Amino acid sequence: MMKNTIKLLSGLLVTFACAGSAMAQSSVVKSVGNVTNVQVNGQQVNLTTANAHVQVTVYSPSVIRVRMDKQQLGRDFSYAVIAQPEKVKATITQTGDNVSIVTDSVKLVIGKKPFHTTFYTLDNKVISEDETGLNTSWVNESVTTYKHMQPGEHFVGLGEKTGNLDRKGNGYTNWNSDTYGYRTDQDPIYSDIPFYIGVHHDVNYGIFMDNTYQSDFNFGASNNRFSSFSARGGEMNYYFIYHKQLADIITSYTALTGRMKMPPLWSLGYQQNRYSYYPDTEVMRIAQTLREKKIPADGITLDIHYMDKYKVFTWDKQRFPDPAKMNAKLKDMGFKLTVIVDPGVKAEKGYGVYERGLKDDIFIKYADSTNYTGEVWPGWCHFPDFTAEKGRNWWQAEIKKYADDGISGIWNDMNEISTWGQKMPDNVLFNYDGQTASHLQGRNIYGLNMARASFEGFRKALNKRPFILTRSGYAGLQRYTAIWTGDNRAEDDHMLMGVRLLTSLGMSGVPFTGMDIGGFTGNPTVPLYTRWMQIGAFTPYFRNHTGVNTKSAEPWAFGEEALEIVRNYINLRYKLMPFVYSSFYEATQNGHPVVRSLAINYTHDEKVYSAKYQNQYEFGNGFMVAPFASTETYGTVYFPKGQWYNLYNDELIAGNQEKIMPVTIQTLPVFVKESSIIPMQSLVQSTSEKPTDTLTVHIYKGNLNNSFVYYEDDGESYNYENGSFYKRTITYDAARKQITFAKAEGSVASKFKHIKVQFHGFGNATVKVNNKSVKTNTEAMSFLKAISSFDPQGTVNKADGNNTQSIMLDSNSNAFTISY
Ligand code: MIG
Repeated sequence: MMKNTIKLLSGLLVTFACAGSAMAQSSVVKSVGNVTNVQVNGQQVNLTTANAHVQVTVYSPSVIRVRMDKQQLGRDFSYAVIAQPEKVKATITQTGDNVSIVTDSVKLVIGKKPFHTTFYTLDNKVISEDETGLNTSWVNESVTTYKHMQPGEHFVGLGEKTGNLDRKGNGYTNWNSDTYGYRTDQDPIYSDIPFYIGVHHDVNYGIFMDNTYQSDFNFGASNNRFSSFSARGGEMNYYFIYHKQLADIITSYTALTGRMKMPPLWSLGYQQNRYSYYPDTEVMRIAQTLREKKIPADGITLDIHYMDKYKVFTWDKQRFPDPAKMNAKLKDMGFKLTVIVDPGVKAEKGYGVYERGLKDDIFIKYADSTNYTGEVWPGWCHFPDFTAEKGRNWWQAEIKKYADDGISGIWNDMNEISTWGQKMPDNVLFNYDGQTASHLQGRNIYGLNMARASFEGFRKALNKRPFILTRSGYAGLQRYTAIWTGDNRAEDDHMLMGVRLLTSLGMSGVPFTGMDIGGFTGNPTVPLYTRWMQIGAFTPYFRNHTGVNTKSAEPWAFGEEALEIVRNYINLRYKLMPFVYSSFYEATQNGHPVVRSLAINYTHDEKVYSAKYQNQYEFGNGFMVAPFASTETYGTVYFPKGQWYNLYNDELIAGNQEKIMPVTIQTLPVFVKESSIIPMQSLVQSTSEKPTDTLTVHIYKGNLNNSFVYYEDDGESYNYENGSFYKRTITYDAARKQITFAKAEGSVASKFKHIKVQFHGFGNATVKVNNKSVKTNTEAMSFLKAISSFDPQGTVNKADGNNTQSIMLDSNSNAFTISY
């Protein structure tokens, strides 16, 4: 009896609870609903639905934008997107059930009952589709679009996010945060780029949600049904990008959000830093030691201790009595100086920077118009509103004085915004260029706008290319700045994760990236330091940095053998400068990154996404790097399809195989892709030193067609925008067995008089130039110097000294063709 009553009661309770949740469904989760009205306007479709307003715009044949809001769509404004829709051919038709949009590349079908999108290839394969039943909906002010999880789908990108290359099974939050010593799975960290690429069934697509509120991405985390993206306020606003090749998705994404300009050449050289070098005599000691020990280097960076009590735009007069004089000396020695700046301006009467900020009224505020005050290095501070033009202008005026001091680079730190306590209040207001935004919407683009103000201001002040570095950013940051991945740890896992952070940033439109080489917190072991520096030579921004309480981390601080090895790789980096610089040129043209996840060129090869091989990457168009933990003595390298050469001994390795090989700390496993074209120069101690007059172009025999644009300019001005460059397209035609150097373009002569073409893998093939036989020279060549006394087995010696054939040509000649 008792039992039965309980049963009955609990049955009732269950029924009650169900009814309650069913009722709640419609009011708590507000779905976009059925389409009630459709208006076609050229390339744009405006739809009204039961609960929302939707606008679908064809941006280009491959890019379609979808905007939705519960209310009428608001101001169309973006800090990320700089492109306008192209005029394109789009066929828009309607039936009672749906609207269809067809371009030359993609088809979008919008179901009307309810609003539901499906993107197809032109031969009707589904690329991406809303999850039926969920589509797009709101929970309070938070909006989410749900996409059906395709079987076997992989997800890559999303900018600076920790974790695996393949983001499947994980969720991420975009909320720029200062995360000292972060874990290898910590999220969020410093910067956010709400753009990812999905891969499945031989198709790939990109989705960029341009909304700067705190946002969430879910790639099947805690659910087996969908991938989704949401923002805690504002519109749903996303760009769908489809191309057959993943690399073209990056090109279209960077057509939307912009590309980097040519960086100053010196910024691609080796950079030495620590927190902090002071006083000036210590800076000079570092510079002199680099030169004495013949460690090529271009940059030294000053961290916060150069300032007077951490006050931005000041110098500590005791430590740096005459910065201009110090910089003049450094310049004579071939060094450029970068200084750190923080956004926090100390609220202190009599401090000119603060007084001018008050006068110009440029600080972020509470709703009652009082300036927001937060505590950071200098004490209680106000923070410039970089989302207001007057805030950016004020910063630009202040930053000028660094140009007078002879500074060449600006390092933007703490711009998440970081404040002690790490809980900036939600009710702090940002101008957001004319439409006041709360902290919830303003935070994620603060760093981007600080970097923008630094770039624009310092560029004007220097009247040449500045080097700008930032910690925080948002989509489009590549237009203004390089980025580094903040306070990592001196651990193997961090080195490898750092590689993935850079490859992920690369797929998210950012080519100029770096990490603290050697680790910021803690002290690396000798092998870890050595391996990290080797990898660093194959990253875009090559800077050694370490925290305030750590041991010295200059290349000479780890003993003689480490020094020799590290020097070898820094030397190699400098010899590769023509290749590296040309790779950056490519980034300026089509947005392709310099460090490339294998997912870019081997997208549909499942192995690429495995945890085992996810750290392998291509460096420019030519190299594949296999980074292993410094503790490994054996490693398995995955060679994707094609053929590969061991960089150090020209051994030919067939692709499509996993190969176990011994790894030693003397050499980083680096391979050259078949048909590669790799221009190099003689060793220099900095980019301000002239190499010899011969450019050596290494050609690796192969069955692939390839083309490489060799590019040069003055390395410091913007004259290249008006044609002052030298560039030459070099093409490898495998079927014809020909390598063609096209006619040089641009208005300046090459800095090299001769081109030496060095052949790898061609054996003793007879080589002809423009159909005439030429004599080749045989010589032993090596990419690394033998390590003198530390290589008893002679592994490095043996690896060196392979014979290659070469020919000499004139760099100012017209087009020529080499056949074999
Ligand atoms: O609160 O300027 O990520 O690279 O050395 C720490 C001192 C502030 C954090 C940066 C780090 C830099 C450090 N900064």
